[in-house]
Amino acid sequence: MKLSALLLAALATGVSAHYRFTSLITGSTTTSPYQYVRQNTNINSPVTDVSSLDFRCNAGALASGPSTSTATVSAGSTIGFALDASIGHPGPLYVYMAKAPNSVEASNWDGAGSVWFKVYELNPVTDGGSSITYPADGLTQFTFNLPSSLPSGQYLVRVEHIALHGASQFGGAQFYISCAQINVTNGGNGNPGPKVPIPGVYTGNEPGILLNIYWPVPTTYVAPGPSVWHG
Ligand SMILES: *[C@@H]1O[C@H](CO)[C@@H](O)[C@H](O)[C@H]1NC(C)=O
Ligand SMILES: [Cu+2]
Repeated sequence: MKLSALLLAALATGVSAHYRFTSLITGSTTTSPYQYVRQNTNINSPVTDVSSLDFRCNAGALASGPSTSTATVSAGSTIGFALDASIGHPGPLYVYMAKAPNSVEASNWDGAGSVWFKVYELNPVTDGGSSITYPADGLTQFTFNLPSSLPSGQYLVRVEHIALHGASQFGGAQFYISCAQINVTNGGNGNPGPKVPIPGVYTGNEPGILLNIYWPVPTTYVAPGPSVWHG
């Protein structure tokens, strides 16, 4: 009786710890929830199947593109995401981008193909085995700079926070994902890469996705996916 009450309390805490990336930040402006971020139908659940199409922009996000606006931002400017709740699980934070084909609006694009490159990472910090800390812990928003050599055009911007508390078994890592739509102006002649497909970027067996973060304390953290393109 006492044990089940404790379990229920623990489960309730787990559920309320879920968080969603709801708003795009442009410069110093936090835009309205789902103004430029595709709304998903996965209300309070993470994605756990890295091979699922839902792994790209979350469940239901392909259908919500046309009803989502596209934000115009300059290459080299600051963008980011705000959440509906603080990041409540330990893990890394990544941002990937993909450029829509020239004749296709970002709002009508599905992001298919080997088109995604990583633009931002916030990795766990290790010190050889005595501690592991998570700079993304507790954040309610974050920002980063777009490279100024990023070519002009319309892009999907995909944020991914990987919760690692249950990652010691295959499929136990939880992915909190949203995609925003942006229109980059004043761009440059950079050649973003390496490019990967999503899904397809991860197998789920990566040392940064399938690991026990508690014991023994990891000596290093190996970021999954491609290296960051800095322009
Ligand atoms: C993107 O920006 C260009 C250049 O300002 C503009 O012509 C175009 O209409 C914009 N497209 C969208 C979808 O905002
Ligand atoms: Cu959770």
